[in-house]
Amino acid sequence: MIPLRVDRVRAALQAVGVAAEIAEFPAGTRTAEDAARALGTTVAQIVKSLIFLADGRAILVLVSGSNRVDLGKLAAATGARTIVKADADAVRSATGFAIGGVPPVGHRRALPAFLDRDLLQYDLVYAAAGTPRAVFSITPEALLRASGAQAVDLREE
Ligand code: 5CA
Repeated sequence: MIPLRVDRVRAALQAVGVAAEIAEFPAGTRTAEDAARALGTTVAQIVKSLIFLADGRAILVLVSGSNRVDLGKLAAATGARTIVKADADAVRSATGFAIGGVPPVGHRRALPAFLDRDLLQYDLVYAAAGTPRAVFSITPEALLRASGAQAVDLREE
């Protein structure tokens, strides 16, 4: 059975004209490594959908599975003075999804979004579809449009 959380993601993609194929993997896609293994792709092509609190406000950060976010670069991109990673409760309350399945779209409310420019080099990337078992493929350009993200350099060197 496809859970409601996946339906939320599909509906959000459809609303911006993206017909995504959502795939379910019983073995699990909870982490970028799990997802890469399940899909037979590289960790770099897995999108991590991370929530940070920028001066206390939730923002969405989409980053390649092989990169870490440079908090200084994120502060510069957002103009925030303090950036902290959201804890599990804050992630759920900002997005309506639990860690391990947080998608880049379909959140409870629209979040300011930033996409790591490194993702733009791939033809296709893969993101969580609302559960720790579901992912979808999307072009980086469609992901930018669907999430309303700004593409910036966020990679920790
Ligand atoms: N489904 C996979 C691949 S798409 C996925 O959701 N990956 S993820 O990277 O976007 O989500 C896992 C991320 O959640 C980890 O990279 C980590 O940054 C974050 N995370 C894991 N546990 C916690 C925690 N207890 N508190 C805050 N963040 C956490």
